[in-house]
Amino acid sequence: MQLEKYKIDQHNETLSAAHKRKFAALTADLPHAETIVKKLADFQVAIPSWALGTGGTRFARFAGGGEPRSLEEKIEDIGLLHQLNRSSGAISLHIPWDIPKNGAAIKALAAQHGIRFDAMNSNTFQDQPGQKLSYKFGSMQHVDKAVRRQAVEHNLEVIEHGVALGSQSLTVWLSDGSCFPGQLNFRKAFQNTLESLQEVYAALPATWKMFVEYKAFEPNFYSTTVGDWGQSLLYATKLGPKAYTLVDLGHHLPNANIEQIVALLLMEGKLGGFHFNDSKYGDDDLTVGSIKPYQLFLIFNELVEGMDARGMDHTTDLGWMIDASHNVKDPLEDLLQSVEAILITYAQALLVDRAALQSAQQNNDVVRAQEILQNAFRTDVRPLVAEARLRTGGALDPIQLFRDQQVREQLVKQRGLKTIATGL
Ligand code: PSV
Ligand code: MN
Repeated sequence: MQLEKYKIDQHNETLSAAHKRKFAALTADLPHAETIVKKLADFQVAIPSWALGTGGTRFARFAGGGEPRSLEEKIEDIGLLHQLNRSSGAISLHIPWDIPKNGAAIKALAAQHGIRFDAMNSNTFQDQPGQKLSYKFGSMQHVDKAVRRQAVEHNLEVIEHGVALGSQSLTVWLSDGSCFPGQLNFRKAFQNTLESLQEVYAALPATWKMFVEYKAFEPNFYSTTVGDWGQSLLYATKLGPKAYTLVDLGHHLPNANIEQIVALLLMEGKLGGFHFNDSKYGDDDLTVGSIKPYQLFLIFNELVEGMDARGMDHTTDLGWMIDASHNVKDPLEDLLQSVEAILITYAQALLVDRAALQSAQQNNDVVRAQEILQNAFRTDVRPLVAEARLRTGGALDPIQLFRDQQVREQLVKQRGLKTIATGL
C-alpha cells in the first residue's frame, strides 16, 4: 500500500506552523544545523525482511493482522515506511525465510519504492523442511564435515541471491556453540568454523564484504563459537580484508562497554556492520532507544568520532540495520519508532563539540567532558530530524499519519486478519 503524495502534503501543512517555530528556536544557536539536516536526510537504515510481522517469543506469537504474506508485500511495507520517513530505503534479506523467486522482478519492485538491498543474511541456525543434515549440534563448527559443507553451500547460495539483487555484503551469524561443559573442543570448533568461513570468503565477489556477527549466548548457553568481538575480530583478521566484525547491540553480556568496542573496531578498520535494537536483560528485541537511550548516544558518539577519524562516509561505509521484533506492538509503528530513535541519536552525536571535547580530554577536565556529552544528549533535536524528513518528502509525524490514514486497518482488509509473515 502506498499513500498519495497529497495526503503527506496535507498532513505536513497541518503541522507546519508548529514545526517551523520549533525548528527556528533550535537552530538559532546552532551554526551547523544545515550540515546536520543534510546528514540526517542522507542516512538510511535497512529493515530486515523478518521484522515486518509481529515477533514471537519461544512461548507464543500473537499475530497482529495484515502481516505481509510474501516478499513482495514485505517490500511494499518497507516502501510505505520509506515514504513516511525517507530513511528506510534498504532491505536486508534473510534466506531461506525470504527467497526471491525472481531476482530481477524483486529488484525492480524494490527500485520502484526507492529501496536497495543491504546485507544478505544466511541462516544455519534452524533446520528447514527437507534439509538433509541437522544443525542441532552446530553448522560451521560441526564435528561432521558433511554438515559443515552443507552450511557452506547454503552461504554460497545466499551470495548468489544477493548478486542477483545488487547486494554487496553477506552477514553470517552462527548460533553454533555448546550448552554444557565438555560438549565441545573449543579449539576444534574454532578451527572448523574458520575453515568453513574461509570457503565462503573465497566465493565472495570482489566488491563484497563479509560481516561476522557475534553473540554472547542464546541459543547456546555455555559457549558460543563466535561469542564476542574478540573472537569475531580474530576470524575477520584471519579471513582477510573483505571480512569485518558486525556489532549487534543485543548480543553483549550485561553492562558491556559497547561504545569502547566500536571505537576500537573502527580504529582497526574492522567494523563493518551494526544491528540496532534495545534490551534490558539480553537479546530482548525491544524498540531502539526504548530502554537505554544514553547508552545508544554514547555508542553513536564513538561511531561518528571513529568514522570521521578514518574519513568514512556515515551513510555508506557501514551496514546499518534494525534487528528487533517483539510481540506486542504493530511492527510498522515499531519500526517507525526505531528509525526515529536512531536519527535522533545520530543528530545528538553530530552535535557534540569535538574540539572542546578533545581539549577537555587533553586537560583531564572530566567535568567539562561530561558536560559536553550531556549537553548534546539533552538537546531536543527532534525538529532537525523532522526537517530532514520534510525536505526529502516524508511526513512530519510518520506515526500520526500512519494512524490517521488507518494503514493497518487497510492492510488487514487487503491481506486478512490471520496472515503470518515468515521469520522467527
Ligand atoms: C541473532 O540473534 C540475530 O541478531 C542475527 O542477526 C539474526 O540474523 C537475526 O538476529 C534474526 O534471528
Ligand atoms: Mn543481529
